[in-house]
Amino acid sequence: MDVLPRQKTLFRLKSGTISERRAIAAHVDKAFIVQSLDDNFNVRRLERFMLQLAEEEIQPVVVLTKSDLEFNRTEVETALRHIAGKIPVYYTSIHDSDSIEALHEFIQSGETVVFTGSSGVGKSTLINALCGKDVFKTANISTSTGKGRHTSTRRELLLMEGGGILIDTPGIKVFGVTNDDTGSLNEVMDFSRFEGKCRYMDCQHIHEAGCAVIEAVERGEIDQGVYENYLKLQKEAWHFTASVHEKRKRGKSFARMVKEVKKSSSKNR
Ligand SMILES: Nc1nc2c(ncn2[C@@H]2O[C@H](COP(=O)(O)OP(=O)(O)OP(=O)(O)O)[C@@H](O)[C@H]2O)c(=O)[nH]1
Ligand SMILES: [Mg+2]
Ligand SMILES: [Zn+2]
Repeated sequence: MDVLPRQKTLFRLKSGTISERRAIAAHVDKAFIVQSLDDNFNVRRLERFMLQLAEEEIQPVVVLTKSDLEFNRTEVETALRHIAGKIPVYYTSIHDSDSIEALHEFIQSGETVVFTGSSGVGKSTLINALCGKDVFKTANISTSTGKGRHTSTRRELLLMEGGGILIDTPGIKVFGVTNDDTGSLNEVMDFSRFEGKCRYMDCQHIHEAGCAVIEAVERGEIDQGVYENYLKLQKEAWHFTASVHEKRKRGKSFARMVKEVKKSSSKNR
């Protein structure tokens, strides 16, 4: 029987492994990468999430929560320079209904949206607000019941009035890299604008002579932090692919061994 390939699936690396991945949700149209503006905002983590979504053709959306709290807007905007032009960025606060309304309007009828991000950034709270009711327990509720923090422990699916399907996920600590599509990585880092400008066609922008990306880093046109994360994610992607190949090879030779043992044992009978 043929199994249809999984589409638009959000994966994460299975914890404790470097080559096994787990599906978080399938048939996802948009992924809200949720970070809170108090202390969770981290553009390197954002790039990591974006890379994970790119290969599956899931539209990434940056949602920055808790905008009612103090934060340095200029710093945030500067860090998002290479991202903001390409993907939507929303600032939200549960104390500002207009900010919730804007996000509500962005979710089309019949669309599936997955909410991802660290624990405590306000994913469940946001989903509550979008649905206009208290559907999920959030950290706040627990203080009144005295039962400790109400962090989400499993995925939950909810229909939003107006048609969207919202998927709440528990905070993910380690996301990992589970693809090796260097095209996607170049896209995420906004290096694709240098395509065809390096001396070598297959330039990986690591230490090649005549590399347009490295030259741009030296000129200060590409942020050093962006470039360093590019190298880091690229390395992780290679590790993932190499270990998947290695495992497949091992799997094959094991199958061959089983076959040979069977053959020889039938001969000996
Ligand atoms: N000031 C402020 N606090 C918020 C906002 N959104 C959420 N919070 C608070 O942040 C805390 C965590 O919110 P949750 O919605 O439980 O966070 P979560 O992302 O679902 O966390 P996990 O389920 O653990 O992954 C709660 O105390 C919320 O009240 C906001 O816009 N502004
Ligand atoms: Mg939650
Ligand atoms: Zn290059």
